[in-house]
Parts: sequence; structure tokens; C-alpha cells
Amino acid sequence: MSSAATATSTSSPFLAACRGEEPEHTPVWFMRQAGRSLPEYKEARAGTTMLEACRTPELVAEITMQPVRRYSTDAAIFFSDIVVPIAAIGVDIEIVPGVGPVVAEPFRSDADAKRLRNLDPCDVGYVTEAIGLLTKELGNIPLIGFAGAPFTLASYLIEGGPSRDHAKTKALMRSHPDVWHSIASRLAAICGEFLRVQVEAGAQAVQLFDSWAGALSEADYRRFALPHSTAALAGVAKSVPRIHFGVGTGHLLEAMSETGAEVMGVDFRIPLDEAAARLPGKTLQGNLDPAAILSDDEPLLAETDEVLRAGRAAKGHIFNLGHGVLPDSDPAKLKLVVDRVHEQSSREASR
Ligand code: 1CP
Repeated sequence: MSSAATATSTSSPFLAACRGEEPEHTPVWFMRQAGRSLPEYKEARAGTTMLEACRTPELVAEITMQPVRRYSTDAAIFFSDIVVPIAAIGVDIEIVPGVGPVVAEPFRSDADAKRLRNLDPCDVGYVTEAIGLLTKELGNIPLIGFAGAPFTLASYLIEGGPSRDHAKTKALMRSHPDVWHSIASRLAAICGEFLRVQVEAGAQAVQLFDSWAGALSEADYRRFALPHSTAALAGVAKSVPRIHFGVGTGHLLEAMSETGAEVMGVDFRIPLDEAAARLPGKTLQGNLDPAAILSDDEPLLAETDEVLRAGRAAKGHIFNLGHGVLPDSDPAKLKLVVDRVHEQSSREASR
């Protein structure tokens, strides 16, 4: 690591909290802060498909910077998508506006599993290039790289697109566990490599999104998802802090933290003090209900304060939403939350 990178990491509240150290204020960033609700994002993206945008380094850098400039968040999240590495190895997958990822030929068999070849860093040279641009522009603000976890990615590949019940995925796991493990272990290798590429280019933390793992029972999670998520995160073990997050995963917190992630993301359904009691010594990230951003200022600020209060039970707390920013969110409300978190937690620290 260069001396510049070392100096950056020692002065970042986000990285201090990841390590369970006392930051000067509670760090805050928002999942899906880039894009979606920002008018400057819509302007920058106009006329470019999502995947084209992800392959254009200058545009990626610009969109990644937009929320940092507007909100003064303590971290940036790299503008990309969980399907980028899958498309990069030649799988025919598109991001359809208003729908999400759609796969031309859904995965069903062992022959399909073999379509998942290893990712070569050259396949995603635009990622390395974009992160190079960003580390210059971000200065003291750390960049979070990310990947989708094998279960969540496999669900898109097997269902063919977004799914509410993940029924085909669950049927394949049960009926053909060998095919399942073949698909998921190949995805783990791809995710691990994708995370490594981002870290080598300059990302100072990573987040593994297992957005849909909450659809599994704990027993199924342990059998079908945990080993593959653990393998994906092992790709960057000991180099940077690793955050792990899923939606509706209250019943899986302990199991998900067995992946070895240093930071556990908690969705809005579980109070942070309850999560802290179940995960002693872990830094927690979360967990304001994204819908709270759509409410009036008074209830929004009261809920923000409550998340800060509950977060004090954890070894370290990174303020975030309990899932991604909703598209109708008013950027002014997100700014209000960032300012409140900084103000309240600096006051607390100076007491
Ligand atoms: O802040 C950011 O927006 C950063 C970039 C980012 C991230 C972290 C995008 C851009 N996508 C993601 C991760 C992602 N993508 C996840 C994990 C996080 C989560 O749970 O929200 C998932 C599940 C996806 C898959 C995906 N991509 C969906 C969800 C579909 C479903 O199953 O319901 C959608 C709608 C996309 C497209 C997408 N990704 C990102 C953007 C800005 C968009 C919209 C594309 C557009 O504007 O056309």
C-alpha cells in the first residue's frame, strides 16, 4: 500500500468504524446512493444503457462522485451493477429499465454452469480505469467496491430475471444439488476476482450484496449459500474491510457473519441494539427504513436519532439505510439525514 493510501485510511471515519475504532463522527453513506433519485444522474445517463454506462470510466467516475458532492457522505460506492462481471465473461444478460437484469438463456443444467468461465481482470479493464480516476478525485473519502453474492446472482441466472419467490432456484438446489454447487462455486470465483480487481485498483472496502438470501431458511442458507459467499469474500480477506448485507435476513445474521465479514449490514426490520447483542464485537451498518426518507422532517429526524441510539450498542456503527435509496426519494431529505448523523454524533463524541 502506498503511503498516500495509508494516510487516507487513518483519517477516515468510515474505515475507523469498519475496524471497530472510535471515529470522529458516525460515518454515513447510502446503499444505491449513486443514481436513482438524483436529477444530475438522470441527466448524465440520458441516452446510455445501464451496462454501457458501467463500461464508460469517465461516466462511472462522474456518477460515483455525484452523491458524495451533494450529500458529503463518508464513503463512495462504485457505480456498477452486480451483473457486470457476468456480462463481462460473455453471458447474454441485459439490464432492462424498470425491470432489472434479464438473462437471454436461463441456467438449468451442468452444461449451463460451464458457461461461467473465470473472470480475467482484462475483461473489466474499464473498472480498473474508472477506479483510477476516482481515487484521484475522492481524496480522503474511501471508495467501496462491491459484488453480488453467489446466491443472489444465481437467482437471476436461474430464474432468468427478478423473482419474488426464487422458486426455480430453490427447486434446482433441492433436485440437482451438484448442478447448484457447480453454478454457485463458479460464481464465487467470479465474485472473488471481481472484488480483487476493485481492491487492486484502489477500493478501500468492499460490500458483498446477498440481497435475496433472506428467502432461504437458515438450514438452506448454511447448505447452499454460506460456503460460496465465504469463498467469494476470501478473495479479499485481510486486505480491506468486508461488509456483508442481505434484505430480510434477521434470521440469518449469525450465519451470514460466519462468512468472515468484518462488518454486517442490518436491514430495517431488526433494531441495531438487538443485532449488536447477537453479534458481539462486530461493526454494524444500517438501518434506517428507506421509506422514512419519504416522510416529513420531524418523524424522519426522530427515526434517524433512534438508529444512532441503537447503533451505540455495537462495537462500531456505520449509518446507512436498511436497503437501497428508493427512486422517489428527495435528495434534500438524504442531505438532512447526513447532516443530522454528523451533527448528533460529533456532539456525542465531544461529550
Ligand atoms: O449507488 C448505486 O446505485 C451504486 C450502484 C449499484 C449497486 C450497488 C447499482 C446500480 N446496482 C447495485 C447493486 C445491485 N443490483 C443489487 C444489490 C443491491 C440491492 O439489493 O439493491 C441488486 C439486487 C441489483 C440488481 C438490479 N440491478 C436490480 C434489481 C432488480 C430486482 O431483482 O428487483 C435493478 C433494478 C438493477 C439495475 C440498476 N443497477 C444500478 C442502477 C442505477 C440500476 C437502474 C438502471 C437504470 O437506471 O436503467
